[in-house]
Amino acid sequence: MALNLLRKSQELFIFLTIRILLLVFRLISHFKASPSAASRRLPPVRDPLLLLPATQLARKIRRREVSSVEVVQAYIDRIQEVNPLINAVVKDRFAAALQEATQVDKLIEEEKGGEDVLEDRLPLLGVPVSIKESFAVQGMPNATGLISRREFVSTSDAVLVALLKRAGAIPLGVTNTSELCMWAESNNHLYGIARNPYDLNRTPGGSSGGEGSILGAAGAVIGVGSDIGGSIRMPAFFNGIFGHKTTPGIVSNDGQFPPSSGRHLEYVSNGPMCRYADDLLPMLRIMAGPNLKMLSLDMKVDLKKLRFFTLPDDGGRSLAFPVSSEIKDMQRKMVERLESDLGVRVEEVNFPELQYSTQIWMTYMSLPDDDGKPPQPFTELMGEPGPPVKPLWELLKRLLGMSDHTVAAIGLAISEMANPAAPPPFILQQKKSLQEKVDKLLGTDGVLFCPPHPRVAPRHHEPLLRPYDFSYTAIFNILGLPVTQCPLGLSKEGLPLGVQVIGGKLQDQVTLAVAIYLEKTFGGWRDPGSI
Ligand SMILES: *[C@@H]1O[C@H](CO)[C@@H](O)[C@H](O)[C@H]1NC(C)=O
Ligand SMILES: CC(=O)N[C@H]1CO[C@H](CO)[C@@H](O)[C@@H]1O
Repeated sequence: MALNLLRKSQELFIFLTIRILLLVFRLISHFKASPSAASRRLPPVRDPLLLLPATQLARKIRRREVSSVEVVQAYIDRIQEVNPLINAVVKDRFAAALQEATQVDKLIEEEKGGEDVLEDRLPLLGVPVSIKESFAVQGMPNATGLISRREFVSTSDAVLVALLKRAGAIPLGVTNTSELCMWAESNNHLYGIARNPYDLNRTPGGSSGGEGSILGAAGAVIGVGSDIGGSIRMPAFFNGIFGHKTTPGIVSNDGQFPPSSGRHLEYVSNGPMCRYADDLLPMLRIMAGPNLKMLSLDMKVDLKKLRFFTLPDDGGRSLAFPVSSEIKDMQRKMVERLESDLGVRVEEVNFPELQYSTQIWMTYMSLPDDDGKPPQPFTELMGEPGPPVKPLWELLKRLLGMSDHTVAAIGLAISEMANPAAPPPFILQQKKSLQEKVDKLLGTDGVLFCPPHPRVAPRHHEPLLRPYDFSYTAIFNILGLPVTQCPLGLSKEGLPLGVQVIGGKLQDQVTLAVAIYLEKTFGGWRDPGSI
């Protein structure tokens, strides 16, 4: 045990030293490259169409109170206004979208069955949607930030994209991610760096950071993300919007690059990201497709009958940094408000196993599948479509400014080299024990509140210095639970605060109902241009 710890701390030391050195290089090149963008601010939202939930827009379009073309054009205008500042949308399909909107308006004109028929068949008819680039959208890039895949174009739609289109939604484009969706910032050498609409000096998070950023900036109202360590929840938190990590196994994982397989299918999960809590459930209903029957989304949730728990932090002994006082204070205030509003008692809980949450995530992410096959090495994915990259060689090239890959991806490939040959039994035991406790605690009517991250959106590249802060989201991937990330107003500096709302397995309706309450009580999304 002691030896293992020693080895681990040596690894950590080397890992961090490399990262610090690289950070210095990155910062120098960063400040040389973009001196001005940072001081500018986002313009406020002027068009009232941009301030309606997708479900309300759909109703207005069905009732011909507004045309789909008008709505789509309003979002195109907003994207054109904000995207030069935030670099969130990396490829648009504006012309095709406007054509589709024209078709929608014609269809509604000719529809004889009335509004109800349209609502049943096409609940999102005429409403624009944004999609994370790692999901296939026909005719859009299929690169996930890899320069070597620059020319790859998706030849079909991912299942969940097809489901949204079939419900009448109109994709406006695809959004930025981290290289291969494996880092806490959305930066890569193909599309450049995405910025946070609340402060352009800061990251929108990753890997669904382009989604988070364009939604936070009101350049989209609904979007789609994927999450294997926090990739929906972290950007939702940093950009002040809602994001739902569905119970795994519900929303299709088909049509993504990199593809998920083996054990990862138990931890990865896709879900809606949006500005208004009311849109979460209707979107999930569509995205779940045939698996909808596994959920109880129609069940009416009585908040007063739920059992509530709050976890202020992981005990402060994990590899993540301590949770900032403003995040803790806000969660405490939220708990007090909930207790007085609903007349419930929120019990504080702690789990000593959480001090190992980073190691639990890393261990389970590298477990072989049932046939003994290990997950595809990251170096292979980085080399796509060619041979695997050599991480130390790429590191050298990066130091000379000659690598196609980001520091984060190279760091991940290097840390993969340090993976132990066999999973440490102690860590497996910690996970088992934590899973039993949390499953028992939550049951079908329990709700757990937990900070999404130790701090508000950090400055660009700073996550390289704190690579384990994602543990607060990642542990719930390994536990396989549904989580809704909800905004809770703004910090002193005007950056979004928020909380993770965790439910029992398959109890997505519970966390979604709490999200609606939190939006009503704490105001939900705020326009970053009007702060
Ligand atoms: C995207 O690229 C991957 C890997 O190169 C390929 O297997 C997949 O079929 C492509 N997706 C689409 C929809 O074209
Ligand atoms: C800032 C930046 O690098 N933006 C790029 C985003 O991606 C598009 C599409 O590849 C480029 O045209 C932009 O220059």
